[in-house]
Amino acid sequence: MFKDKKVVFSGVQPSGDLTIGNYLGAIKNFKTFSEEYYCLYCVVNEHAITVRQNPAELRKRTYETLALYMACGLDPEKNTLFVQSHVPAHAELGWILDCYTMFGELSRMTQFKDKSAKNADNINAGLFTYPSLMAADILLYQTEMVPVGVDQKQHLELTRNIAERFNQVYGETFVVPEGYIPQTTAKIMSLSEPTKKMSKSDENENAVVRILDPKDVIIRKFKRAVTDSGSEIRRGEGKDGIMNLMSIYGAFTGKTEEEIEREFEGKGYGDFKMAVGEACADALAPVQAEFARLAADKAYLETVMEKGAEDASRLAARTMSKVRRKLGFVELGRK
Ligand code: AQP
Repeated sequence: MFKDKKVVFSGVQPSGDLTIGNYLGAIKNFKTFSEEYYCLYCVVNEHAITVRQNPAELRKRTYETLALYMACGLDPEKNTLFVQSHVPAHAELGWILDCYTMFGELSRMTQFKDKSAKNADNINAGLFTYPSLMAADILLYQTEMVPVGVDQKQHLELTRNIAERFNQVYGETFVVPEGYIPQTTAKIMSLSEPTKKMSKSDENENAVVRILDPKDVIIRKFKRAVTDSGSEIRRGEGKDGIMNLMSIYGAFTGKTEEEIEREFEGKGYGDFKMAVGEACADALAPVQAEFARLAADKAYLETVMEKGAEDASRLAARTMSKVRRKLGFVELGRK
């Protein structure tokens, strides 16, 4: 707990242009915590290098992800917005927690299995130990709540196990965090393969709607979305494509599934897809406009990064000092 407030932490990898999955599953919810909690939102660039990145692109996307956080409503005065590599304590605690994470646990992580299948020529140790670095990100700030999409649930459970294990050996050190997973938008699916998660690194551009896609592109992608051979806009078995579009439409319009089914009774998939595209593009338009304004001001983004890194480092130092003492690491300068 910092400043008498409970802590919220979450992060996004600058590993591609962010999607409406990242937006609806995570970022859109971040600002709901800003008043009640002490919120830290991080651009997790150290996680991104578990998959090969082009350095110039990574640098550019780091600025852009920070700008998007703000464009999505995160006020840097009310939230600590920062870049992971600016706070070396993440990597330090990540190493320590590697030593309290079991090989068997890491081997069971589905993200590791998926990403190693996708990057068969680069199954590096970082990809394998990614979850202990993620545990470090969270535990470093004595986080109580972590808003994430459902794909991160397994990593979050591992984080809890690591925290409990460490606390058992050394006495209370870390707060054991809870996840906050949204109900209807926890897993936005690919528009081309609706049984697969929408991912920013998907090579098929038609599968993914990006937060910064222009309106015509958004509408075209929704028009091409894979549905099924039926014609009704209803939930049901084998209707993964339609149900995915219903959750996206619901998230952008605030309508329930029942309301959506009623609205489109007697109408076809074409009408529905067009409406989803319009609703999505309209909802993203203000975010895009604000992003354009912020992204053009690199100097301002750097002042936000600096202030964020300073605040985060100060909080991280408290936890690190406790951890080092408990482990038996000699600390200099403590009289
Ligand atoms: N499709 C999704 N639906 C709902 N939530 C999602 N998230 C990601 N995809 C969806 C949530 O977005 C946050 C940031 O994700 P991340 O950058 O840490 O990485 P990820 O989960 O691996 O996301 P991607 O888009 O699939 O990235 P790549 O392609 O680089 O692996 C997390 O809270 C995540 O749950």
